[in-house]
Amino acid sequence: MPLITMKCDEKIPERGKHTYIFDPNDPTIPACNTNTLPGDMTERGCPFAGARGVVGGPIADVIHMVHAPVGCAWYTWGSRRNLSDLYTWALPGKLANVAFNRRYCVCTDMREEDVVFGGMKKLKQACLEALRLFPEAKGVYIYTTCTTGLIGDDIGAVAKQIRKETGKYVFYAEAPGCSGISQSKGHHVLNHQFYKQIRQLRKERPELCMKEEEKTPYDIALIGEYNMDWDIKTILPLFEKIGVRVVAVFTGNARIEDLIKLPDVKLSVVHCQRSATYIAELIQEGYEVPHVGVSLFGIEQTSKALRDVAKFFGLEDKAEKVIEEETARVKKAIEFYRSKLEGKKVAIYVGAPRVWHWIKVMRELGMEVVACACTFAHEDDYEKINKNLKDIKAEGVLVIDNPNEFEIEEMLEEYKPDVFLTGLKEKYVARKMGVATVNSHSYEKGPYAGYIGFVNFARDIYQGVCAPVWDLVEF
Ligand code: CFM
Repeated sequence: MPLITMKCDEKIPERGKHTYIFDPNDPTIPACNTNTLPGDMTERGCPFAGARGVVGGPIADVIHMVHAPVGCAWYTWGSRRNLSDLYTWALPGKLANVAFNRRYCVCTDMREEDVVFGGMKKLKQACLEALRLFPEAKGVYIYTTCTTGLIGDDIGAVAKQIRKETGKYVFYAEAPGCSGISQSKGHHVLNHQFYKQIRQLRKERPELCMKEEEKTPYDIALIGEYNMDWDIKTILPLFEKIGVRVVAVFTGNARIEDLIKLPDVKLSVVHCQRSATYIAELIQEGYEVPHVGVSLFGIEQTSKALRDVAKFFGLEDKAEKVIEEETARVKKAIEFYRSKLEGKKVAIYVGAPRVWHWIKVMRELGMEVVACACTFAHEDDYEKINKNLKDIKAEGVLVIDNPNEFEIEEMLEEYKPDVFLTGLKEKYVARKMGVATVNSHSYEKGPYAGYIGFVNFARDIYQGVCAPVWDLVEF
């Protein structure tokens, strides 16, 4: 039976349903996407974090208004490196090359009396004030939180008023922290509400849709790509080189008016298939735009992504040429890192998709995957993890759903990885135990996507694993 209970979980045996040893002949799907048990110190975020921090936050030219007590807003500030610039819309000489959406943290600062008497007036006032202070912003994106969700402020009504008074775009996502079990719920809610809102907007103002003469037969949208540490700088040129045009990225370094055109493309290419397949599916249903899922990490997967997209458009020859050129460019560097990393053990802990995105990438570096963990994976993520582990002929890999710190510690002790691909919170536990870490969410020195990004990724893993410091310290 591949399900196991870790030693540290003796007192919470239910955790045994969330933990398994991968067996290619018995590919288990653990209990997942369920409530965290009371007493289990989860590392999960909340739906608000999923909506504001992950999917909405990267949109560069709107003010992200957090309708909440100030603490909820503070924790959205600069924590995720979804980079952006302003070159397309900055006022001359002002704010140029400033990541506006990351530089400012905007909040309604809800107080006790606002909770008692309602926060709608305050929200409206805050939005109008923010738009007055930043006239170059195209609009506001409002997010509710536990506090404002629970008191039942009618955000839609306020949005309508602001739209009417200012003529600016007003979007909103109602994903209060208490509305779901992890950030994954916030991804879902924002996708659905955003889709509904752009659909309405496109009906009311057809001039915002792409005009026929602006379209090309090779237009795509990149969905679920958030421009971590400038990933899009390595990705977009690849698509351009194979002859397709990326009209919009949902939502890395995005401009709101480009996102309104999402349904005008020929194909949606979905990178993060946890946080954004929802909108790709809605666009497919509503506008008959098909979608394809891709992985843009590592040579093999990036090449497959380019092949899949090229096939849709009949651009196979061009894609093969690009793949050949790009592979040749990075081959020497990857061979060097592979020679240093061959046989080293790696544990991967990220939200969900990157765990399965990276299993094959580690094999490309000759590394052995010994453990995987996901914060908020759903069943389909575990299906992909099992498939990829099977493809690389892995066995005996420990897989943990929604791990707590004790489980991570036990995993590090028992499985002894040489490097742990993990986030800011857990890196200290690992380093204290003498295990190198690489920031798997925001990267060390990215970008990590695409061919050139893979060289950076390999370099950072190499610099972690082979740092001379490990020889000097005794554990
Ligand atoms: Fe998608 Fe992401 Fe991820 Fe994610 Fe995230 Fe992220 Fe992630 Mo951190 S959108 S699900 S909620 S690929 S912030 S860029 S790295 S946990 S695996």
